[in-house]
Amino acid sequence: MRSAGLIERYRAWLPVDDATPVVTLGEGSTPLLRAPRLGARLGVDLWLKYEGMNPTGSFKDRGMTMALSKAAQDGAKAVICASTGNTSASAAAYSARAGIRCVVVIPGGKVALGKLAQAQVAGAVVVQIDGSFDDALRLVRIMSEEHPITLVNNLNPYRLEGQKTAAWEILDDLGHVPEWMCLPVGNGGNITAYWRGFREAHERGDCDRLPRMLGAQAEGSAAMVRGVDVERPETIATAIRIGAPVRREEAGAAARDSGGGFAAASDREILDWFGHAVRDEGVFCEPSSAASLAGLANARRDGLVPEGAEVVCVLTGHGLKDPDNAIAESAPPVTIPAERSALEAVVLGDGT
Ligand code: AN7
Repeated sequence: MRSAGLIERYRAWLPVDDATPVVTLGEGSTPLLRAPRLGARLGVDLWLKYEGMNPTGSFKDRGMTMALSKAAQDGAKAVICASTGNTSASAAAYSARAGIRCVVVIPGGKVALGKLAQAQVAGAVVVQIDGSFDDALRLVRIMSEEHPITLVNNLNPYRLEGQKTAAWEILDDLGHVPEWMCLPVGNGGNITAYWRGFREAHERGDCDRLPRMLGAQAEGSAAMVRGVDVERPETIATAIRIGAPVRREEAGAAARDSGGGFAAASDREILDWFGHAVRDEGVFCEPSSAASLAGLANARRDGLVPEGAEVVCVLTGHGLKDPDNAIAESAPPVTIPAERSALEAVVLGDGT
């Protein structure tokens, strides 16, 4: 069913009708992978929801298929968003698919290379500002209020409606509700969407309990952990370099009402877990996604998550999004002359 996309898979429970032109790139139905080695390192029974496998390489596609389908149904001529990168890549692709003009506003110099390439090549108008994501969002909100341009940030209600489907996929694949869900938090949209998804499934009788929700943040932009906005957010995890979470109230309620919480991790910890994920399990995610693993490690250390708990960690974006950090965190290739003996020396282990 993957090629049909998530609107067809979950049509009965989404706000679409027969007249909605479905704008899809085959998003959703991403792998849920058991992660035994990484789990042993964390002391939990670990599963990874590999959202980097969506069409543009991040979970944003789940919300964007809904947002652009509804924008097309409403006759929108243009959409706009602020973005730390993944939203812009997704909006650009789904707008191209819908034949709708797309404008993205990004914090100058703070968007990972792969994401910038995606937005540029898909023909979006890419606007860099000398400011943060929070500044960009303030500007695009004004544009969408004053002009006939549809906002596709997660303030757009259809975004979270699409994103909540990930919770239902986990239920389908696991066969039950995990004890803990752990995911990186920037604006708090995704944790809000998962919590909504699980609650709706519970109301339908599809599950008999709810997971505890753990939100992970980078120390330099840990607005939920601190309980106050961060004036100048700074982290290597640029996707979650957000100081004023738009969904603060709902994200806080998800953590509180579920009996979960929030945890912070330093940039060094985030990069270490980014490395563990791919070296232990072969799962290549972007550093911001690895914040969920680093946050989980710290929540284990602090006793919030008990040993042996069943945890699903959401890896929100693909590793190819951020080649600069990947290369900086790895050994360079071995360089040799184009000769058999030189290669043999490396292969047999005495040449490195
Ligand atoms: C990989 O693209 O906000 O808590 O503008 O790209 O719902 O904000 C990205 C967010 C986690 C945080 N992981 O999700 C954007 C943007 C990745 C992300 C988040 C983002 P929210």
